Amino acid sequence: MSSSKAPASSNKLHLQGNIWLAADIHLGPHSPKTAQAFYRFLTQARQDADALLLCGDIFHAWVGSDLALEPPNWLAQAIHHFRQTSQDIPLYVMRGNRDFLLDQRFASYIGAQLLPDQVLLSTDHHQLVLTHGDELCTDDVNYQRFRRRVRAPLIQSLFLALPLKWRLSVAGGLRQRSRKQQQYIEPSITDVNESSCVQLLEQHQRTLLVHGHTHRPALHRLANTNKSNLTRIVIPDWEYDHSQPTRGGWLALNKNGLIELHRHHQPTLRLRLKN
Ligand SMILES: [Mn+2]
Repeated sequence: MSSSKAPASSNKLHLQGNIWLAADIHLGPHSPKTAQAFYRFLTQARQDADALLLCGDIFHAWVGSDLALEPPNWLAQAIHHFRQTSQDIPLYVMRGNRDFLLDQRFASYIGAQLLPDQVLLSTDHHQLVLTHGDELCTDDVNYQRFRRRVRAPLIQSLFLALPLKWRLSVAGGLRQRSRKQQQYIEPSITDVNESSCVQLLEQHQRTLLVHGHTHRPALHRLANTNKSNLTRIVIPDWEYDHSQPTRGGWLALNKNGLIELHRHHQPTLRLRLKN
């Protein structure tokens, strides 16, 4: 249990049917209402989606898969609901900036497949780049430095070799610091950098980018130099415990070609892209 296993080496994923994507649920001991709302969503996904992708920051913090051996109550519930989901539809999980230590061991435990940090997803109608989104916040130089450090395999192995109790208290300390400083773990302040998004799309020769992380759900057209139409879709975050109005939602890439961005308490945004 001392090293995080790498996700699947291929970053290409092809899925058919109605594909649902959610992100930034931030499950943890302090968000029981968010968890309940999200578990209702999972029930709906099991009925209406052909596959579900959870695109990072599924957990508010993740200190290692050994937490699942004797899970606290909130995690036991989450495991139960994820397992039920993966019995009915394929479930994919991606790491975010809060749960970047998620590994295939835990993913397998809940019947899911761990995705790499950037996925080239093709569906019946869409070809897109999917990523959590924090690496696109390139204007936040301090965060990118922090990100490089905590993603270094050696640092991760050292951290995971610490006793679970220590790791939990480190995570608690980071959370307190972030509340004070409003940075690193509370990155919703910084939005993605548009040129970084364009660059990523051009690198993969795709015209549609989907990410979460910024808590700014929207459909955007991106300006680029070579006249192609680039689109960026931001998946909503979930917050039912500490925010009024509450937030939540998901992105549906439907098999009929229609893209729907569902936002709780706000109108659904719809978009049809030309192939
Ligand atoms: Mn995030």
